[in-house]
Amino acid sequence: MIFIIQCDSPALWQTYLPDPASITMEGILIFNKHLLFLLTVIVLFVGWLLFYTIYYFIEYNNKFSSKFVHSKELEIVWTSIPALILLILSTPSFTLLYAMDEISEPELTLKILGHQWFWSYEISEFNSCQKQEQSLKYVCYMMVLDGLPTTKQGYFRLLETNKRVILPTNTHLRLLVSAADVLHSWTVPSFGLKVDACPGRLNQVNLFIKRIGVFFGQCSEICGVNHGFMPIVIVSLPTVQFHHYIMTKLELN
Ligand SMILES: [Cu+2]
Repeated sequence: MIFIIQCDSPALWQTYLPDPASITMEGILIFNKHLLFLLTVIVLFVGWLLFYTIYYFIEYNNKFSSKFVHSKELEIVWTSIPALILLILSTPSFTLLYAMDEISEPELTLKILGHQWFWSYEISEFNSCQKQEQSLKYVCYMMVLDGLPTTKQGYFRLLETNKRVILPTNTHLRLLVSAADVLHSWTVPSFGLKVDACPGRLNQVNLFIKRIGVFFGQCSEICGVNHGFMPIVIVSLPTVQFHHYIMTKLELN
């Protein structure tokens, strides 16, 4: 269990993004790698141009002044090439953005509500069950350091909550995000998700978790003094185990 937790929690001196757990995040990571390559090429090229200009425009290095003043062709080239690069980049960027919005018949809906300063969750779609209007509710507060189990191993300061939200893997999920008081933002980097929680407004996003794990996130919209103390913890289970968990939790068997 501890091994799983350590895989998806922030590590010491971590500089790169976390391992992806959803298709969206996989797409973001691949796009990020391509972008980094392109950025490196551009930075090297611009750096070389700058160095060249500085070096050759000192009179000691260049005894004869250039007659070259301006060029219409060059202006066209250095305007259109960056524009073309941006245009090419926009295609995968917008594809990813709109892929997140697509809802393909979700099997489960998780309602997420931001409060000052905790998150509350509700899963209430168990239509196939005999008992109607059954729902699963979580109210997740951050666990202070003293509240953590005595071993403290495998637990993370400022990231643990008193209850962990349990979700199934390989299932189309719909997240409905809103807030009860002020603006919050529900963010889990491993899923590539960051959804604004606005009071009086419902934001919808889809989620498809590809593997089991314990995923951590934090509120990402300044919402008051305890903004840094309202973490998010999601546990993903195989569908069968999730089903079993729901059955026992709602005492349906
Ligand atoms: Cu906040």
